[in-house]
Amino acid sequence: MQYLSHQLQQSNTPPELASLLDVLAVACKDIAIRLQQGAMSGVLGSAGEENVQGETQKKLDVISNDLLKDYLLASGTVRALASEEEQSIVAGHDKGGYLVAFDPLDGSSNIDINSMVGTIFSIFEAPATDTVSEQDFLQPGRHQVAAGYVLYGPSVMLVLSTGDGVQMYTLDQSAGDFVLTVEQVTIAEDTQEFAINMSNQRYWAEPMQRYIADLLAGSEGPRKKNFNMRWVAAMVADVHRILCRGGLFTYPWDNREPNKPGKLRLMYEANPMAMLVEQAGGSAYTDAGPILDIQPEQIHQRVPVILGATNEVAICVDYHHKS
Ligand code: AFP
Repeated sequence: MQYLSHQLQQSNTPPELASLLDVLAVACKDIAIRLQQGAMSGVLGSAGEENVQGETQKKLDVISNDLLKDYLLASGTVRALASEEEQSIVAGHDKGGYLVAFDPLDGSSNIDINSMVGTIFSIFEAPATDTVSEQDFLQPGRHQVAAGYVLYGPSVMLVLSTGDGVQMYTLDQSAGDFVLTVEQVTIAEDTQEFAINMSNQRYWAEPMQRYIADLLAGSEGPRKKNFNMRWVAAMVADVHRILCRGGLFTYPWDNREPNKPGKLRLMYEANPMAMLVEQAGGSAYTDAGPILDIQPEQIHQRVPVILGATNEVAICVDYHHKS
C-alpha cells in the first residue's frame, strides 16, 4: 500500500511542499471526524454570522476554517493563507515557502442534509520578498505548484496534482492515512453527461440557453445523442464525478446579479479545479478562454466556469463565440 507521504517522496515533490500537503491531509482528516459526528456533536446548522461573501456561515464552515488556519499556520510552511471565510489574507511564518488559498467547506448547503461537501486548496510558491500581501496571491492559476481537494463522501478521498497528472487517495480509517488508489486520472474527451443548476435556465445568457436546450433535445436534436444530467450542488462532488467518469460541469454567468461574473470563486474553487481537470486531460474555460490564464484582480473574485471533457467544453464555448 502506497501512503501519501511515501508517494510524495517517490514523486520528487519538494520536501517543504510534501510537508505542507501532509499537514493539509491531517487537517482534513480532523474535519472529516467533525462531519461524521454531525448532529451528535452539535456542529450542524447556522453559525448565525455572514462571511465576506454575504453568505450565512454554517457552524462547520467556521470550524473547518479555524482548523485549517491553525494547522497551516503552525506548520511553518505557509507564508500566508487566503480563505473563502476570511475577508483578507492571513500572514503565516515569515520563512514559509508557500501561499495557500482554500475553500474550507465547499457545498455548505449540503451539510445539514448529510450530503457531500469538501475542502478545496490551491498552492503557490511564496514571494522572495520580506513582506507578503494580497497582491502576491493574484497570480494566474497556471502558476499553481499544487492543487486538490478532500471529498467527504462515503469514502474520504484526497485528489491531488503537483503538476504531474492527478492522483486519488482513499482514507484508510484503520491506519489513519491516505492510500494511493488511482495513480493517473484521465477524463475522456467526449461525454453524454452534464452538470448545471437547471433552475437558473431563464437567467442564463442566450448562448448557454441554446447549448443546454440542444443537450436536452437529445438524439432527435442537433447533437444526435441523449445526455444525462447530475447536480450535487457541491462543485467538489460534481468535479469528482467528472474525474471518475467524465462529463461537463458549468456554473455560467446569469442576469440575477448582472455585475457578478459568476457564482464560483476563482482563487479557491475555479483555479484548483481547473488545474486538476487540465492535468487529467480535460479543459476548464470561462466563455472567454482558459481559466488558468486569467489574471486575478482580487482574492474573492468570481468567474463563470465550464469544465470537463475537452471536446464538450469546446462545443459549449463555441456556442458563445458563434453568437
Ligand atoms: P455553498 O458552499 O454555499 O453550498 O455553495 C457551493 C457552490 O459554491 C459550489 O460548490 C456549487 O457548485 C454551487 O455553489 C451550487 O450553487 P447552487 O446552490 O446555486 O446550485
